[in-house]
Amino acid sequence: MKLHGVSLSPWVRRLMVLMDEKGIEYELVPAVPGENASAELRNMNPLGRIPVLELDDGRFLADSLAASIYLDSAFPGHQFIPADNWARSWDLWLCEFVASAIFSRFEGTFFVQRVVRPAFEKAAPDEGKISEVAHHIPPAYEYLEAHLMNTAFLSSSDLTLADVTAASVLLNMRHAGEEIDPDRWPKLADYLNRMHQRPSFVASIKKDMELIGHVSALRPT
Ligand SMILES: N[C@@H](CCC(=O)N[C@@H](CS)C(=O)NCC(=O)O)C(=O)O
Repeated sequence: MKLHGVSLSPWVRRLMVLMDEKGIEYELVPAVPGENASAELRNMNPLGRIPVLELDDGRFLADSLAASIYLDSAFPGHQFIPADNWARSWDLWLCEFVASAIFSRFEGTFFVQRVVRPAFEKAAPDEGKISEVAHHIPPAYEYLEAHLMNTAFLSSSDLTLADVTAASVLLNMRHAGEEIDPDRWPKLADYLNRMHQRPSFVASIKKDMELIGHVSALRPT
């Protein structure tokens, strides 16, 4: 299988980590999304977004949630999407929460300003744009903190797709120099450290460092 995209995208990383955790072999094929998307990427995904998962038989899945659902049921190993009806639905809600309340509301801005601009555009971050979105952080982190009060993972005592998703998106906040404040959100800070120390995340962080090591606030331990 081929995974089109770059590890810095939290949605590409979600699939990299999932495949690593399940022991699925794949080839990462670099692809730039957005306005500069190639005709090849647009042929696979008319939205010009990454990731695109290309199956060995030539079919494409151009969305990380769709691809996660496919991979989880097509391959053996740990099941990331719970079989129980309520647990599965709740896990998908947490994934949606991370996408809407974190990725869309503030992570994208932090990452573009603090990482993409200095690393790839040789431009200084516009901290004004960061100030405009920073107020979205506390309610999002408080919601996740509340769900970690009695469990090791977000939606249950076991690792699920919601954990891979949250840790993928929040890794980009670390890359942007924003650590979770352990005095305000102790469970979330501890949880993220645990998630990012998993071999699957360590491998993904190593790839990120090859691209942005010179600007990132995170150094692999
Ligand atoms: N729902 C999609 C989101 C993918 C996404 O937004 N990818 C970003 C990179 S992190 C992208 O390609 N952005 C370019 C654009 O929207 O034009 C998924 O989960 O795969």
